[in-house]
Amino acid sequence: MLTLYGIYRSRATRNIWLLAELGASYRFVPVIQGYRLADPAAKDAPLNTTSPAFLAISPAGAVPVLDDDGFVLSESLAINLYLARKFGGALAPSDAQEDARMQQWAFYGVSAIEGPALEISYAYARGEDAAEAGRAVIAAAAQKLQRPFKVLEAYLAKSPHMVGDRFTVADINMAEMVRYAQAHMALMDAFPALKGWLAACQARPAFKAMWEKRATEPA
Ligand SMILES: N[C@@H](CCC(=O)N[C@@H](CS)C(=O)NCC(=O)O)C(=O)O
Repeated sequence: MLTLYGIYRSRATRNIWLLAELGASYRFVPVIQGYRLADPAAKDAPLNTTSPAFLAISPAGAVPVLDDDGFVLSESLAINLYLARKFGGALAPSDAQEDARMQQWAFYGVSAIEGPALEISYAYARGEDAAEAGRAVIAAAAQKLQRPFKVLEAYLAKSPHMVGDRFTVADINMAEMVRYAQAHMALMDAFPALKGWLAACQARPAFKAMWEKRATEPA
């Protein structure tokens, strides 16, 4: 039995999206980030990342976490690579080289893209683009993304997918990291192949279903 701990407004979205693509059945246990609660230690607080019951499952105190019949795994990208391999099929690596390439893109995304892209996401979500200081934060983050986005742009101008000739878990992992920068429209417009690939990923029914559900969760 698969259990996913997390919340839609977290990196769990990439796992929820993949699980839907795989047609996998699983139990979803809502766990909210402790910092989003006024008093995460309150007796009536919902299960959160600082709850002793959750820390017993994952000492790192962060979502998402997967439990596959007692095999507990954290790190959203590792969870997705594991799930893809476990279920197999077109979303999974077909050989060791594809496997390595999927890991390469995941490590590149998390080391070069996710951090600055998240800075952009948070700044827009908080309305900070309305003030000069916020715009400076956004511009600095966009500057950090120039180099990795050029890499992706050159790659995606030649290939419609991150790995192989089909949509795979590598597309989901990268799309969910690039998404955090999406609110910066001028940045995305500067990278048309990347923007087109992201739009194609997000046109998939499994992404749309996840996104609609996410919108029902309080911000
Ligand atoms: N690298 C980790 C990051 C996990 C992470 O930071 N999760 C956030 C939500 S997206 C969280 O649970 N934060 C709670 C906290 O930091 O207290 C992953 O990809 O799973």
